[in-house]
Amino acid sequence: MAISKTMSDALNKQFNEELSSAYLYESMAADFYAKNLSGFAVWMTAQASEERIHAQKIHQFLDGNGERVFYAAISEPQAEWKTPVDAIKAALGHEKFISKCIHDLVRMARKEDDIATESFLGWFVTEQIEEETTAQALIDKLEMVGDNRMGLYQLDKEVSTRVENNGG
Ligand code: OFO
Repeated sequence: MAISKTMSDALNKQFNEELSSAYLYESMAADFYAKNLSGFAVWMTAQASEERIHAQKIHQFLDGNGERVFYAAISEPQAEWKTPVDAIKAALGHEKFISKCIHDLVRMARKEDDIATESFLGWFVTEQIEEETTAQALIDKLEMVGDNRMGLYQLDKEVSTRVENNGG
């Protein structure tokens, strides 16, 4: 069964949201690099790479269903965050927004009785839970460290080991 024009347009929009997420996280990485927090920068760069993989998954799904993918303009992301915890809180807020977008897409697929798209979106539902949990855990650690420079130095080292999940 082909996907509807409404569903295709909505998935296209989500494709662009994923690319826009990558852009935001690259901007956070640039801010971390500028502040000599290279571990956090590596963590954010891995996050950005995952977003591009998410976009690619949607691209492949649309293409596999005979639908054309369109690239939209991406607005300029924020360039600076006051503290590392502010940046990660902003990332968590953004992930919550993305979770809502994914849930809206699932509702649309259900309404259209589009079982294939609903099943495809299941991966994203699970991924969002993981992404929100990971961001929250990092916020908790940053709050624990507080103003302790040595603690921040150690945490920066710890998060530098993150590699992107290729979405398999
Ligand atoms: Fe950060 O999430 Fe994509 O989907």
